[in-house]
This record gives sequence, C-alpha cells and structure tokens, in this order.
Amino acid sequence: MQQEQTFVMVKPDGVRRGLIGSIVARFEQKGFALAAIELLQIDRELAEQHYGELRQKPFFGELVDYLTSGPVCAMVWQGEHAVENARALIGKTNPVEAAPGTIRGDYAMDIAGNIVHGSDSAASAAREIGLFFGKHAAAQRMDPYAGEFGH
Ligand code: DAT
Ligand code: MG
Repeated sequence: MQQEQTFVMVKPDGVRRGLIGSIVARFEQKGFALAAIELLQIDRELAEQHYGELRQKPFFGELVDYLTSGPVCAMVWQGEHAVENARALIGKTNPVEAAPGTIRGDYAMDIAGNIVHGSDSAASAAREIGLFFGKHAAAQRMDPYAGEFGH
C-alpha cells in the first residue's frame, strides 16, 4: 500500500463557524490517519508563500486578507492516494460547482470563502507541510488565544 501525506487547512471562516470537528470527522470516516494538527494564526508572509503561485491574480490581496483574518486549523492527513482522496472529499474550488456530499458542497456558498484547503499534488503537499509544520513556521507561530483563558 502506497502511503502518502497531504496538507489540509480549515480556513478562518471554517474555524469561526465551528466546523473543525465536522471536517475532521469526514477525514476520519473516509479512512485517513491524522498525522499532525495545529490551530494557528498565520502572518501575511506565510499566507503569501502558501498561495505564491496565485500572486498575479486580481483576488490575491483579498485571499491573503481572508487567510489571515483569524486562526486556521492546519492538518496533515495520511493514507493511500491521500492528495487525490482529500481533493475529492473537499470538492470543487467554487462551492457553486462543488457536489453536495463534499465539504465545500455542504458547508460553503462562495469561492472567496470556501472554508477548506487541500494540496493539489504530492509536491505541493511536501512544500505546504514544510511551510506550516517546519522549523521556520514553528518559530513564527503565535498563540491564537493569547490573552484569553489566562494565557
Ligand atoms: P483550490 O483551493 O481548490 O486548490 P486554487 O488553488 O485555484 O483552488 O485557488 C486557491 C484559493 O483561491 C481558492 O480556494 C479560493 C481562491 N480563489 C480561487 N479562484 C478565485 C476567484 N476567481 N475569485 C476569488 N477567489 C478565488
Ligand atoms: Mg490550490
């Protein structure tokens, strides 16, 4: 069995709407194994690096604003054909086209707020896992609940 890892992230509106548990449940029920999970507030530099290939797009600024608007839940999920299986579970980029039964099809209405990210290839997964779980990211990490709960 060929094991693969993929990077999945619940974006800030998914976290705000309390959808982390529902999204995690879908990955577990599908058969993925959770390899890493962390709630973190990312800075603009990390958001820009993550979506670097979209830098020239007219919506890039809004995309970075969106991704840095609150904590995200970064995850690594593992299993057979993890990249393709995760993309199938997540559904098409535009929630209007995402089939009911997929995460975007069931929980999102608009492309600018499509609540979840999944790597598009094994190479992207390796790059994104390094960005979010590598040493550099760990050094930059902020406590999303700083000041609350007696922190
Ligand atoms: P995906 O997230 O399905 O891999 P992508 O990599 O092409 O899609 O784009 C990354 C994100 O950018 C996407 O999840 C939402 C946003 N986006 C893409 N196309 C957009 C558009 N035309 N208008 C606004 N946001 C867009
Ligand atoms: Mg993409």
